Amino acid sequence: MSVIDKSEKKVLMITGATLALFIFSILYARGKYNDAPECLPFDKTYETPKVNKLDDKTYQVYAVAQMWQFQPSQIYIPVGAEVDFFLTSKDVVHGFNIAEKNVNMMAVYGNINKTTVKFDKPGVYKITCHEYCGVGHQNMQAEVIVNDPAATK
Ligand SMILES: [Cu+2]
Repeated sequence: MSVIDKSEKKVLMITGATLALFIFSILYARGKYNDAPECLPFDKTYETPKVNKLDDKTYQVYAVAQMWQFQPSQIYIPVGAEVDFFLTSKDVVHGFNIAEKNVNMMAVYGNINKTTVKFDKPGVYKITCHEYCGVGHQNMQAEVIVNDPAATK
């Protein structure tokens, strides 16, 4: 005869199954999304906003957040381009979210955060600040404009 009641056994089974599901989910996500942003040593050159074209499919963007705008505010790239974003802030902490892309970074004064994004589909990808940074926060936006050069010929 068991010392554990039948209903307690059921609760333990459900708890164990839920825990196993959580652990599986964490391990699965860790294997699938390994493109976490990296933090680089600070360098003043990243405080000057610009778009560098390394070749037809590779770009670098030095993105600078400042109350209450992102610079550059419009980034034009061709479809299929891979873009390295180097992000910093000139004042307070700002957020940096690119719609439809798995990008969620913080722009912090004196820090450079980097991530790489590939734009496979043409369109306009909105960049928004998702960290409250003052009265103009809701207007803090930029966009990545991805066009298909073949479609304009
Ligand atoms: Cu903001």
